[in-house]
Amino acid sequence: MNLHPKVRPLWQRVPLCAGLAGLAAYKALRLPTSILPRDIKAIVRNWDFEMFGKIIGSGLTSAFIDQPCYFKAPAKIEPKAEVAPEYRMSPEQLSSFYERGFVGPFDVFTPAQMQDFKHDLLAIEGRPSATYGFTTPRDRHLEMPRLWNYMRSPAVTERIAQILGPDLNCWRSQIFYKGPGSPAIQWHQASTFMVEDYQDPAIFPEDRSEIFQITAWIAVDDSTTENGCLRFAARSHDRVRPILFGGNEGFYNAAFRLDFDESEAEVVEVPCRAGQMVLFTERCIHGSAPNTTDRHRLAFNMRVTPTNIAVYPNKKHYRSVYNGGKYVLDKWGVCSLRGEDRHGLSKTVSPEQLERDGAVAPLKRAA
Ligand SMILES: O=C(O)CCC(=O)C(=O)O
Ligand SMILES: [Fe+2]
Repeated sequence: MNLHPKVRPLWQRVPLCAGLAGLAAYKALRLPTSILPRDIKAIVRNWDFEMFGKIIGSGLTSAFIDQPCYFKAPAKIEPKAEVAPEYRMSPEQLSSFYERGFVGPFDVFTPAQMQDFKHDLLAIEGRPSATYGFTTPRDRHLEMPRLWNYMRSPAVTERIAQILGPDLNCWRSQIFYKGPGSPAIQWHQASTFMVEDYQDPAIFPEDRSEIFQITAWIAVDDSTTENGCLRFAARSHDRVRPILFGGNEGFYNAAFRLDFDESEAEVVEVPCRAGQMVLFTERCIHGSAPNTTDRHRLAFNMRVTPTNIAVYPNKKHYRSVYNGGKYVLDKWGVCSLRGEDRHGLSKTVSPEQLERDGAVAPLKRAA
C-alpha cells in the first residue's frame, strides 16, 4: 500500500481484488510462505481474514492498515503492580483509563526541570541520530542519558506498571517538536504498529484484545488548546478502524482518513503544564490540533510493553511511512525500564550503554 491510497478505476480494482482473494486462499490452505516475494509474504503472514475481507469486500476502497483488535475490558480492574503510595492511581483513575483509553495528566517533573531540559532536547533534535545515522526524533534516549533518566524515573514507571505489570521494556521514544503555526496531527490509532510500514507488526502480543502497550506522553512546554495539546476520542480504543481510500488529510508523510466520525465521538482535549504526563493506549484514537501560536510546543513520548512481548523479532530494519527513512536496527534495542526481563524475546540495549554519554558531541546550551 502506498502513502496516499486512492480509489482506483474499476478495471484495476477487479483484478487486484481477485489477486487478494487468491492470497487469502493461499493463507487458508497454509501453503509455504517462505517462497513468496517479500511484500506478498508480508501480506500472507500478517494479514488476518478480517483484513482480507475488508479490502476485498469494500472493492478496494477501504482497508485495515494495522492488525484489527477488539478491546476486552478486564473482569476486575486492579493495579497490576504494587507501587509506593505516592504513585498509586486512584480506583477512579484506573477505571477511567480502561473505560476511556487514556488517563492523566499526572505531575511527573517540575516546570523548572523541563525548562532546563528543553535546551538539550532542542539541541539534539536537529542532529543526526547516533543510532540511525540521520536526523530523526526517534529513540534519542539511546544516546541521551538525561532523557533516559527522565523516562525511567519512578513517577513515570510506577504509573505504567499499574497498567502493564512489574516488568517493563521501553521499545521506542519520540520527541514531538510542534513548530509555530504547524498543522494538526490527524486522528490516528495503532495496535501492533503494523501501521508503520504496512508490512510487519513491530510488537507481537499473545492476545491482541488485552492492553499490551502504553504510550506515556510528557509535556516539555505547557501544551494548550492554542498550541495543539493532545486530544482523544474517548472510548474509541474498543477497536481499530479501517481507513477510507481517497482521504487527503495529512499525518506526517501519509495521507489517509480513518473510518471514524468525529462528530459522533466524545472528543477530550488534555492540556498539560510542562512536566505533566498523559498515559494512553495507542489504539485510542488521538491526535493534536494545529499550533496556532508563534511558539513551538515540545514534548516527548515513550512506548512501553511488558517483557513478555517480542519487539521486532528477527527484524533487521523497517521503514517509517510517517517519519520517512529506513531505520536499521543494528544499534536499536529495547531498554529495561522496570523489573526484570525474564523472557528475553527482544534485542536489548544494556543499562551501561544507556547511562554512558552517547556518541554525540557535548551539547551546547542554546541561548
Ligand atoms: O505530540 C503529539 O502531538 C502527538 C503524539 C502522539 O500521537 C503519540 O505520542 O502517539
Ligand atoms: Fe500517536
